[in-house]
Amino acid sequence: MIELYYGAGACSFVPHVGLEAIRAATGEGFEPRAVKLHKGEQHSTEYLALNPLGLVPLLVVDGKPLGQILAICDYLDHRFPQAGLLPVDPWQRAQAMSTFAWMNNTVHPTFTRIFRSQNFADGEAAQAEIKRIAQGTFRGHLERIQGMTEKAAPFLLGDKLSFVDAYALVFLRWGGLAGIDPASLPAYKAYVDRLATVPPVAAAMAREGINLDTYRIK
Ligand SMILES: N[C@@H](CCC(=O)N[C@@H](CS)C(=O)NCC(=O)O)C(=O)O
Repeated sequence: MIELYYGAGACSFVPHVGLEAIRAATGEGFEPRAVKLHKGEQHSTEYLALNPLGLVPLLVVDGKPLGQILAICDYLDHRFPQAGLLPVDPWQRAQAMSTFAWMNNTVHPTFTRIFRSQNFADGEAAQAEIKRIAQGTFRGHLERIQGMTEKAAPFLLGDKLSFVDAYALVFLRWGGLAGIDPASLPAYKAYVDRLATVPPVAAAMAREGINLDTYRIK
């Protein structure tokens, strides 16, 4: 049995979409396990027993836990190659992993500085400065992703939905929360609007109860 612990709108959306694509391609289902991050459920004794890092996503395969997006998605792709979530050709796969790793180790932690600036400095002024600088950096990352979406055919890696598409959707939603108007990234927004209608993506969004409407004028 495969279980996915996820938080609504969090980075766990990436394997969530992957599991929906696997279900569509192979019929193999999974058990979704919602973790309410805003209520701190990731710090509960029960959850920490499964994942001592207190983070989502967590994949549990026949009772055995696996953390970290890149490891989870690499496992899912190797186990269910029929879903075509990453390229088979070694060079194309390495290129895909290069983009995926950058999203995970650079774009994602930049947003953490905006969303959880209290974890990076004491004092309101220092936190505000961290947030302001990270907002500019995050915008630059979104512009780089927009460049990728301009070549999407129709997905970032070509004709197949991949984990990097799901990550790109997450980042544009997060951008809205960080005060970045998606209308200021029109090619990126058009790509994400299209992506949200692709059945595995739409299914994961519906289960998480999320939409693309995160931007509010401040
Ligand atoms: N490097 C980790 C990052 C996971 C991560 O940052 N998860 C966030 C949600 S996007 C989380 O669980 N945050 C809970 C918390 O900070 O308390 C991965 O790739 O899985």
